[in-house]
Amino acid sequence: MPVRTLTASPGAVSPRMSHTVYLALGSNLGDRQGFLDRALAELRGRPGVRIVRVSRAWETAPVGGPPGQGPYLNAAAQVETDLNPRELLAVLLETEQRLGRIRREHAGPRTIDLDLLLYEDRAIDEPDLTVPHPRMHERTFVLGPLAEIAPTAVHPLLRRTIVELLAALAAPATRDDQGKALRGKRAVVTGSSSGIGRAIALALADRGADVLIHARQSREQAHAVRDAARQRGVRAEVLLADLSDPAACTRLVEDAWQRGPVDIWVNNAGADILTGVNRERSFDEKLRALLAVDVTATMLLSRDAGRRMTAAGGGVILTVGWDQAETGMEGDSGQLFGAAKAAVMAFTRSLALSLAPAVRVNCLAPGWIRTAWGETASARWQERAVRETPLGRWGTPEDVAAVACWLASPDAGFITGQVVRINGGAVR
Ligand code: PH2
Ligand code: MG
Ligand code: MG
Repeated sequence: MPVRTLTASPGAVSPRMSHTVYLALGSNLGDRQGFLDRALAELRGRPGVRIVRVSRAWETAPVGGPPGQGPYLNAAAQVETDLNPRELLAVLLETEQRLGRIRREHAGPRTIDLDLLLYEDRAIDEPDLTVPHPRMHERTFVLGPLAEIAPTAVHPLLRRTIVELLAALAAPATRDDQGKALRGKRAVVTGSSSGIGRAIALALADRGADVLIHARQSREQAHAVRDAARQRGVRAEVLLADLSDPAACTRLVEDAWQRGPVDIWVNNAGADILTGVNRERSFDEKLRALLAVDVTATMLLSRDAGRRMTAAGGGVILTVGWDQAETGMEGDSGQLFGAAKAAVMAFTRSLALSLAPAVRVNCLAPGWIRTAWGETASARWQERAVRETPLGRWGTPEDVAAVACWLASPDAGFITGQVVRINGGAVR
């Protein structure tokens, strides 16, 4: 197998080597996917150009340029070529022209944009050709797709890998002028009409996030949480869905995204097996309810949300486990919650691996938290909760919510796949 091709060039016959090059592709006019496909087909047809890998197409919001532009589809491609940078640039410009690119205004909408990002580890700075691309390290729409196909490629001037540059872009926790770290983010919290979910939704709103309040059927309570969120100056809406029904899970994600892209998805909803009539149900009924809502719905919702977040370039997913799933607790509730929540905790770790690096996935594992059940539990339980908690008190829904907000924020930008115990120090 020849690794070099001999090509005639004026005056001499010089061996031409294959060079590794990365390109960015973008389109925000007409049949965007069609233009990306056609550009790649054109390049494949060029002698001396071999396309080795192509990222998925990312839908991205336009950065800069005139107002009113539609979203882009962006992709990155690895090319092996024996063309020199200038020859390759000429091929890119010609391909843009063939695909009907008209240059009217700077950063205006275009059928196709083909940019040379990296050419081996060369640094070129000429009036019409700058390599590496001078703005690539500032752009998620370039680094996101590129990180899929070349995570460990090194930017020759910045001496950072593509994944490192992408992580640096995921903004250190900047706060707006009122100290709100989640301003402009959109969050969904399942099961947020009461308890821990309510506290999480309101804490996210306190930090500036718009919130979608989900409940199964408690419309009035959900509206009260929505109104409390709105009083914090954010947008808030209510969505009702019975998450024991997989079709309703699908609809909930669809309904949430219909209103705009979601940045933070909190799977807080769980079947109630402890209070009211639910307490009297059989072990078998309780088990089915927990598996349907705590386990299956968490998995279906997270996978669907994770796919959409990945396509949009990032996001955060949280699940809710239980600290005693790891140590065990006697009785029916210990067996039931232990099995269901251990499943959620295990799922969280695997989903985090599946969705890295775009989406972070972590699990909140509460210990003794005083929610509806804790409020009315017998003196024996009150005494036990405090005795088993080294910090000497029940945890509150707000204790859990504060950790949820931290995990959702860029302050936790290097945290994924973790189960965070919020249990006042209980080790048992
Ligand atoms: N290209 C630009 C300007 N803005 N925004 C997105 N999302 N994607 C692009 O490819 C893009 C842009 C100039 O080349
Ligand atoms: Mg460009
Ligand atoms: Mg360009």
